[in-house]
Amino acid sequence: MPDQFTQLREVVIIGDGEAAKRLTAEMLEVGVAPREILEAALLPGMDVVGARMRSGECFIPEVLLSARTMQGALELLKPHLAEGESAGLGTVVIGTVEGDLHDIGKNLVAMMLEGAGFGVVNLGTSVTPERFVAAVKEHRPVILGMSALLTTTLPKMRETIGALREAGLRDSVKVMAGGAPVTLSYAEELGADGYSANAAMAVETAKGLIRKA
Ligand code: B1M
Repeated sequence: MPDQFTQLREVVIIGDGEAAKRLTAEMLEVGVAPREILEAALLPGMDVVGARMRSGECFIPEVLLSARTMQGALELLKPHLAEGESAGLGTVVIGTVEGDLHDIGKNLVAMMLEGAGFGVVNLGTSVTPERFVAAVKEHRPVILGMSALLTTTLPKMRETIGALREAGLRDSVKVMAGGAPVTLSYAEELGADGYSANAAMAVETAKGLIRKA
């Protein structure tokens, strides 16, 4: 019988949310440190999922299941983690740009970032440039992430970066852009600091951006 860490890692990989919650609760009950559960079981599980996603061995539905499984376990861990402890890498403010209601991919990115150790403030969908700016003022994130799925809403990314500049906040935060119609060259052209094509890459991009900061 594999130990509980291995079991929990495996159920994250296969996306069994009920088993992940049960195992996490059992481990907490017998006094395993929340940080250890996170670092020795949940994160390694998501690392495997991220690698499989990149290599094309698993696809969005499986990734969503694993991300939700991770999220469910994280909800149980959160009250036990000291303030800020689970957000060791800093805060990311993320949202889908104004006029755009697509949020599945953005939420997946948010979950993966949270699973990787960032604190995430998820502003939801149809976020105006003004709301992004207000959130940067309030939360002082290390990264502002914008998602867009519609070609018609892409210009809102540029507007948001302009609004950050006008508010004198552009140099205080790294900007990351993503979403199906966004390309690396588009992201560079609009003045973003980082781009990623999918949620697994988003974690690597975000970690790279904070190393550069
Ligand atoms: Co709509 N939709 N949709 N839609 N929809 C698309 C995007 C579309 C390509 C379908 C099509 O025509 N083939 C098309 C856009 C065409 C275009 O602009 N070129 C389209 C359209 C036209 C529309 C409407 C206008 C339809 C209408 O009403 N006539 C309308 C617009 C509503 C609005 O936003 N104002 C609309 C509505 C909807 C639903 C509400 C029904 C639903 C959204 C539900 C929801 O999100 N809660 C929906 C859906 C589901 C889709 C498709 C089918 C799937 C999108 C999705 O969730 N993909 C989509 C077609 C498609 O993409 N195949 C389509 C799965 C998701 C995991 O991937 O979002 O790409 P994705 O996220 C990836 C990466 O892009 C990246 O990582 C994610 C995970 O790997 N990523 C980031 C995303 N954000 C990131 C941020 C980052 C980094 C990476 O850093 C910050």
